[in-house]
Amino acid sequence: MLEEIRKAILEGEEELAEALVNKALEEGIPALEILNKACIPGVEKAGALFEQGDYFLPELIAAGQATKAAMNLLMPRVKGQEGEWKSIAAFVIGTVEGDVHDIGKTIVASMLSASGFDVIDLGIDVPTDKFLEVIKDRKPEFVGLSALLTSTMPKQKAVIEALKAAGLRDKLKVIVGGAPVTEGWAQKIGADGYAADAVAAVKMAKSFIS
Ligand code: B1M
Repeated sequence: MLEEIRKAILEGEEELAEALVNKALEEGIPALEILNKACIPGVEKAGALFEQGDYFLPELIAAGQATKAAMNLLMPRVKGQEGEWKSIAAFVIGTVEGDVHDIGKTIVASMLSASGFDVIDLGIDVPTDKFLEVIKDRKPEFVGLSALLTSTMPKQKAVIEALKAAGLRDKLKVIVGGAPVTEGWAQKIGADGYAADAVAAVKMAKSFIS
């Protein structure tokens, strides 16, 4: 079943992916398992084929849309698995300006929310000024900056520099993530941490609190 879902996502079969995910849920397969063992490997394989030149943009878009359709069914259940919601701290998150990738960022936001953080998800292609405006207004303990393109990684640095200029940098922790982002990059731009995935993001944020 998981292999069928992975294949449906890889082939951009949105309706089939939804039907199979519903079936898997009915059969009692945990939502998180479906996400980690079928959906993410499917969309990542699509990326690898795109990189090799075996997939073109429409196929990449279809795989992304099928993943999002599956996630719409899975994320509310992933949250449900984590128990009752209670706010630990406020966490602003978004994909930086120029970047429209939101699958990973949305997973991170959902896992944080499921783990008790009050998540303010600003979405995709978020201008630096928007991050600043919301941070000034909501005074969160954390900001998470997602970047999936090497060309948009510098926007993570731009947000940190803007926080410094506004005198806000010391008032919150900055965690960066996204496929091309590394620990070394996080250190170089002065972030407080780098999270490789959603579980690491939750773990890191909780460690800063304790
Ligand atoms: Co694009 N894309 N894409 N894409 N895309 C990549 C990123 C790419 C690596 C594909 C490739 O060539 N192999 C490549 C980037 C190359 C580079 O710069 N290094 C690429 C490219 C080139 C592009 C375009 C430029 C293509 C074009 O137009 N010619 C274009 C750019 C558009 C733009 O942003 N301006 C583009 C467009 C798209 C789609 C719209 C078609 C679609 C996005 C759909 C959507 O998001 N709604 C898409 C997709 C689907 C991908 C791949 C295949 C999959 C990304 C994904 O969702 N991964 C991707 C290849 C890949 O990464 N393997 C690719 C699954 C997701 C769960 O992982 O996002 O890494 P990820 O998130 C993880 C961690 O990184 C971490 O936790 C998440 C959960 O585990 N994390 C954080 C992420 N954000 C975090 C924030 C945190 C903490 C952790 O803060 C606390």
